[in-house]
Amino acid sequence: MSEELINAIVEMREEDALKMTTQMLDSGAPPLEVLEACRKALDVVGKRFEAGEYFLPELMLAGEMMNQISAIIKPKLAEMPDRERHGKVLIGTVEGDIHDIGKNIVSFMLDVNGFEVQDLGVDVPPQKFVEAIQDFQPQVVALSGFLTLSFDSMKNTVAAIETAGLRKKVKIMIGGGQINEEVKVYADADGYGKDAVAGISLAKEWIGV
Ligand code: B12
Repeated sequence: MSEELINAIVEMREEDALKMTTQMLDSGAPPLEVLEACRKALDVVGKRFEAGEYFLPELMLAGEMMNQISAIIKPKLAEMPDRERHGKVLIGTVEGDIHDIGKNIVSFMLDVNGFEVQDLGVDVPPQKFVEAIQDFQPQVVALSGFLTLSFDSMKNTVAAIETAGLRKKVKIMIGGGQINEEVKVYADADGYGKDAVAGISLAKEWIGV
């Protein structure tokens, strides 16, 4: 079934993809397994885009399908236990980047795992993160980005937090498509998470849950 879902997304068969998602969940497939199938499909779409086989409309349709699939999966994820509030996490997609599907999953998963989350949205300038830290007083800041351009935005955001004298008050994690451990070092962040589950582990570890 996972393979069929992957093919439906890659082949832009929107209706089939939504139907298969519901069928998989109804027959007891773990929500995270369905998300993993979507991630694989979007990887293929991304590669085809890179190779010049797909264009912006396909990229947009894939994003749109993923948003609809997320909406179907979210209620299932919310059934997961652990609703007690552990601490605060501020999250946003960094300046210049409007990818938000991955961020929204991380944000939602943090919420259902017991964190109070403030989501600043996409294309967030460093200063907006600084102001939100002063206001919301989170223990953890989560920066999302899917473009190589975002490496610099992440670095600038961490630097702005440092300049504002807030660096020691927060732990900063980064994640998203092109992000890896090297970017963590480059941006001077405290942690990198390859997916939402890794992000939650970091937040739990840092807050001491
Ligand atoms: C869908 C998509 C779009 C959609 C986005 C819709 C939306 N609302 O987000 C649209 C069409 C808008 C788009 C636009 C563009 N895109 Co685009 N897009 C993609 C695509 C296919 C999927 C991304 C995605 O959402 N994946 C789904 C999520 C769920 O995947 P995931 O990575 O597994 O998510 C997990 C982790 O990332 C992690 N995570 C995410 N954030 C965080 C944060 C923290 C703190 C932690 C711990 C973890 C974490 O947790 C998530 C959940 O488990 C990727 C290809 C790819 N495979 O990445 C290209 C891709 C990212 N896009 C790309 C490009 C080039 C663009 C454009 C520049 C195209 C253009 N010419 O205009 C624009 C950029 C616009 C901008 N300024 O941002 C390139 C980037 C290349 C690069 N090296 O920079 C990619 C890689 C495609 C490619 N192979 O060429 N795109």
